[in-house]
Amino acid sequence: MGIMKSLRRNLSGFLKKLFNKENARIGIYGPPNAGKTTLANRILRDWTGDAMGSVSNIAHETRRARRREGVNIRANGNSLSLDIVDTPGLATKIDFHDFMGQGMTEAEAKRRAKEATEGVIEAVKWLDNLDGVILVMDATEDPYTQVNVTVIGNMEARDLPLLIVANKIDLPESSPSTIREAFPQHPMVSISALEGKNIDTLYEQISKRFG
Ligand SMILES: Nc1nc2c(ncn2[C@@H]2O[C@H](COP(=O)(O)OP(=O)(O)OP(=O)(O)O)[C@@H](O)[C@H]2O)c(=O)[nH]1
Ligand SMILES: [Mg+2]
Repeated sequence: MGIMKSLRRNLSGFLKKLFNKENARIGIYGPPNAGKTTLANRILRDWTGDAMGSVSNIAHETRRARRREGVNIRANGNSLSLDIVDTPGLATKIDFHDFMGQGMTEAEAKRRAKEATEGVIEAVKWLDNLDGVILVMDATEDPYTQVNVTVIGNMEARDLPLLIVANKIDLPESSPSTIREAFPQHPMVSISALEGKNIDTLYEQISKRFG
């Protein structure tokens, strides 16, 4: 390639970046029931007025990744445009008997288990298309799980920015400090996605980490 052509291409890429900055694509990951969709709904409600998806106390409510583009967040005096992806809960074992124990028929339970398994695969595939990850953990549960350790290891290997969210701090048995101690190498914010507690600190951290 000639020098002029190469210069022109570099310059046009630079200008595109400067004036037409693409949104940062941020995936919300974590185990089932951690509160990923509750958080996605809160972020969308705060900044767009919409919602992302349905929430349930039965695991694997989200079974397809959902993306909302162009969510403008303002924090620390900056404005940041994000594409937010709510992903299906990651699990190492999905057993339809668990859903039957929660009142589903065998057919419903088997369908949910199959879709949940496909959802896990879809969530993992999405990792290739992201600029950063919010990893949501339920602060009432043991954080040192295969799922959490695998997501964190994957992010570190890809050198992608990661923000850990210790969710459900409205519950008296929650222990965000256990999460911080388990993964001290990454920034963490404690919130209640349900009640909105500490959510402004989360937006500040999102702006800092992904801006
Ligand atoms: N107490 C409390 N409950 C919460 C909080 N966030 C979510 N929940 C509840 O936790 C359950 C699961 O919430 P979801 O948002 O559906 O969780 P999810 O991580 O999207 O789950 P999957 O889609 O199944 O992977 C629901 O009953 C929520 O109401 C929170 O901050 N505090
Ligand atoms: Mg969900």
